[in-house]
Amino acid sequence: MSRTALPEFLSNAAVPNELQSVILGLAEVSVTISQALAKGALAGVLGAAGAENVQGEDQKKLDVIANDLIKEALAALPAVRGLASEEEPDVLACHTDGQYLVTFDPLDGSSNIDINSMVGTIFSVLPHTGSAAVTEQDFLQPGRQQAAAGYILYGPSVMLVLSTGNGVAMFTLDQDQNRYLLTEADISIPVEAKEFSINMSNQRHWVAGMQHYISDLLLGKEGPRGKDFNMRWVAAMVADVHRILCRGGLFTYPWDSRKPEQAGKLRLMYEANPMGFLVEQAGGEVWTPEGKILDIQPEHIHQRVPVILGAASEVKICVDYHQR
Ligand code: AFP
Repeated sequence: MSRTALPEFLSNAAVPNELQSVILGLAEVSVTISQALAKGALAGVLGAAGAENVQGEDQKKLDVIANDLIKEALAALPAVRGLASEEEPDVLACHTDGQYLVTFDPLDGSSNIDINSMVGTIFSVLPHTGSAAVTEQDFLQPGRQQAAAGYILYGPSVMLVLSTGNGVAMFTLDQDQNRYLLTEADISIPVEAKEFSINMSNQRHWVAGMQHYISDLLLGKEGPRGKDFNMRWVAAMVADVHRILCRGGLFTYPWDSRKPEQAGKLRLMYEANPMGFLVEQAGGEVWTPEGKILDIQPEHIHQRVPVILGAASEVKICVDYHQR
């Protein structure tokens, strides 16, 4: 069976050439990252890097390797005006006539690296609309302005999942030829959910609305929801959202009282906005308890946000529990 390769898909979809170059640059560097992940302990790349990132989290060696590889690859592309990485304190200015700003989480779910479980690279591409010299201010655009967003999931197979604002497509890496081939087009998330995804160990720290919502899900058929729900938690947003794009459900990482000064654990510009763009493009909903995530005006690049996303009807029910 002949399958459409990523470059051909982008041309057929009339994606502007400069945007194509950014997406193809990310696709290419992801192959190198996937090879480092596959070698694992044999290449000496597992374990801690011995440093903390700007988020105050311990970095893994592969966080640093993936960050450096992506930075180098993107900074070489004339279309890239500037970069912001979850692992770096400041934005990086690139080409003065580049049209796009790229934000990325080089290796989401990095606590999974040392247990040989799924991780991924998440990216968001924004148009550059600001001043000649790139500043953090230029990146502070609501997620709805994204020109493209996606992720590369390093799992049993390596997959690139992408939206340029015209639906969601999934590509699988052909490891013999190092090229991504289209394997699913027009992804659609079922409106109703049968599965939810949350780190239950934090239950006692959630707000009352989330406590009540999850308690009712756990009551199953015998409770007010009148049906049983299954639960899954991979501890890598990229893998949990991939499951939702593949077979539906609800994912949430709520605000909790352990760090009341932080709005949530997940980062707006590196995780919530790009994943939110994909989920909305697949017909799902993406909210905080107060409103739609893609409408949030960011205040700084490392901002955090509570996230409720997935099946449209279930997300609305969850938000409703918070607003009662
Ligand atoms: P990293 O970006 O530090 O790898 O964190 C991953 C993550 O932000 C997100 O991908 C997961 O959903 C979440 O953390 C898992 O958090 P818990 O360890 O609290 O379950």
